[in-house]
Amino acid sequence: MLDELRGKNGLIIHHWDTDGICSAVLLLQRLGEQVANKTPILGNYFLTEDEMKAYRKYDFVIVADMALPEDNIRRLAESAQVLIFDHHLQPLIPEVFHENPISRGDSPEQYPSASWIINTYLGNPVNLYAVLGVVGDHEERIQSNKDFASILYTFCMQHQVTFKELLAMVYLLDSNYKVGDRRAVMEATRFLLQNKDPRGILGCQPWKKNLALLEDEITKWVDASCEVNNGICVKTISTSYNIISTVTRRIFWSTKKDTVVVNTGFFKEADQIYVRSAKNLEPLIRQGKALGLKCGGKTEVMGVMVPKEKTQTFLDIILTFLEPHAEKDKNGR
Ligand SMILES: [Mn+2]
Repeated sequence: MLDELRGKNGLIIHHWDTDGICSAVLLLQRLGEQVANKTPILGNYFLTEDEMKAYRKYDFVIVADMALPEDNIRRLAESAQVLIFDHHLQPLIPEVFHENPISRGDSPEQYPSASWIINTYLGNPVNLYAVLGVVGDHEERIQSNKDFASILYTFCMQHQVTFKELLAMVYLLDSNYKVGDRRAVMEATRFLLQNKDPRGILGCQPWKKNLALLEDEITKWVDASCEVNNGICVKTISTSYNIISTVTRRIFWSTKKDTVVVNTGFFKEADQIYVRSAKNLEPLIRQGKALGLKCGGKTEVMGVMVPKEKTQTFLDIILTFLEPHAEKDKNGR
């Protein structure tokens, strides 16, 4: 399938995180470096009108590690051949080539990243990019996936690199989107194509500088005072960096209290809210979705984007949900 694209004018649209970047690198290695690569505007899981128009000039468009809306895909397919490589659960679109073992019903344990799916599809041996995508999407948790723990162990032995160093490479790659530098995300693919050695990645000065900036900003907000009511820690921050999940996690770990962080500085018309709790948050996530909010998460965490005029209302819903029942009785509610 990919071989027939060689020599054509193509574009790869990829997620901004390590898995997205590494997925693009694997495709560029196969298709040639004349192929362009773009990431959507950071935070957008869709393409804007301007992007849709600009991408009409390509013969083919490959979407990697992103479930773009079906409407975007159909419109891209009007002028280009469209291929999707992904591991997010999404309906298969019959008109386009869609390599997604998860949507076919295979186990996510076996396909933990888009980079792994692409690398398998290409018939490549295990390599740094395939592995970094997996570590990027799962971090330490991948070590409890028995099959992958042993694949990673073998890879580390053969390439004289430690798991810690793989994680360090992930943090460096992810630092680009976390500081909000979209261009750097896109250029990271080219850097990886030229610096095939882990040492080259670990020594990348601009990315190391990003990490230092992020760390300063995270510390500043973790250390800022927080309001505690009913045993719940609520903190409002204002930062353009994508650090809300890290800030929330650190506060939760240090205070051992359910934590809610509101970031008013990331989107112009919406706030980011992030919750970490000892309580199962799944009902709250369903509630947010039912209200039409963009939200996601898992048992212990929830992230949500709320139009600014609705922040207070949804915050009240969150606090009511988190309040221990005993406290509720005391307050007579
Ligand atoms: Mn991914």
